[in-house]
Amino acid sequence: MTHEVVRQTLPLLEEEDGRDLYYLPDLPEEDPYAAGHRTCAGCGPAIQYRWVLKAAGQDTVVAGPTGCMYVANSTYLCTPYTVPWAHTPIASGGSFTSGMAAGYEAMIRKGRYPGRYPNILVMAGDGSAADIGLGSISGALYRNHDALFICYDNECYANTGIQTSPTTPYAGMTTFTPFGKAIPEGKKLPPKNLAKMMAEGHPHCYVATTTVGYPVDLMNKTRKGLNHVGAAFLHCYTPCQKGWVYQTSMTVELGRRVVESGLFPVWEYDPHERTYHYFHPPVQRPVTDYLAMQGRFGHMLPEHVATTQAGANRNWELIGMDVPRALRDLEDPARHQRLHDEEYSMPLNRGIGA
Ligand SMILES: Cc1ncc(C[n+]2csc(CCOP(=O)(O)OP(=O)(O)O)c2C)c(N)n1
Ligand code: SF4
Ligand SMILES: [Mg+2]
Repeated sequence: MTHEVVRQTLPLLEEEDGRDLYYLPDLPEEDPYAAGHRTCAGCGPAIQYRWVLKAAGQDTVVAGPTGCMYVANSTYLCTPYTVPWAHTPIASGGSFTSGMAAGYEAMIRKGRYPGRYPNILVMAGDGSAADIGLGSISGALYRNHDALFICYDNECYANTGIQTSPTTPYAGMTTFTPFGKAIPEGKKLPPKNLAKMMAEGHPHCYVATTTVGYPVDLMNKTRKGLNHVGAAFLHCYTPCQKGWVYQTSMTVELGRRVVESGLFPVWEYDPHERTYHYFHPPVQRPVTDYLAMQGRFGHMLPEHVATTQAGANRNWELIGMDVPRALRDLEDPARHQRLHDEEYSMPLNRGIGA
């Protein structure tokens, strides 16, 4: 006899004021990612983990490929999870999670697992999701396993010493992209557009981007991804204070400024309508409002800042927003000459206010 697979539907949180920094809806009291882990103070991925698991609730199983959020969270016989959690090799987040999804489906159908279909999710770093494990996640999305695949993006291979990854931004300094006479900008390449690649390449999947600057948006997109029957992908911007060099209290602020400066568009792709819905932030800032908070950009010269502003302006156009004259003018390196003349405008290894 075949048993029915009963799926959960998680309610969405009120979002009318959801993008107000001080708005906190009634959240579940339970914390499937409990206190007591060992990530750095202000760690963006840890904030994301907590909110995602609060949104998912207790009837959840989680996988985590190798990265900071595996290494810093688990020692022998000790993890902060109050839900079942498994570590996977860095390349296998997609295949492992596919296996969990297929396994639960089969066990429930055969009557060998009595419960509802659990929320199944994996949270992989950018090194895993955008690079070493990209193939296995793409395969899982393509085969449409019913699970949520999340990339927590701290724009570097953090755990092994802040090396460059495909999502490290242009001019972002890492230990593999130091700046010097030969390459003054540090990183020469623009970041891989991971989420667009996932949406365009797997148009039957729910795909969205978000940041730790928008907690309600992050939690609702988690729930939408889990409610979607089939595969879903969420790309979440999560600052790494150790690798990016900023004041630890600024993690959430960075999650807002990156959007307000046009460097990380927040959107949602609806697989039924096959359309993108872009968030239009109420504030548009020059990129320097974002760059100047982080030591990893402290070496940038006027021409590098101008190149970054030109990229942000292209993003504004892409999401259907006008580029104000003031931001267009900042594509001219001469407008940033002050940064060059005033040595301390973008101080190396210091965050805002330091
Ligand atoms: C196949 C393989 N290559 C390299 C490593 C070494 N390694 C362990 S953690 C890590 C960094 C992963 O970066 P990311 O996925 O971005 O996670 P983060 O550390 O930034 O949280 C690397 C390269 C590994 N474990 N397996
Ligand atoms: S190095 Fe970065 S990602 Fe890793 S625990 Fe520290 S802040 Fe978090
Ligand atoms: Mg990373």
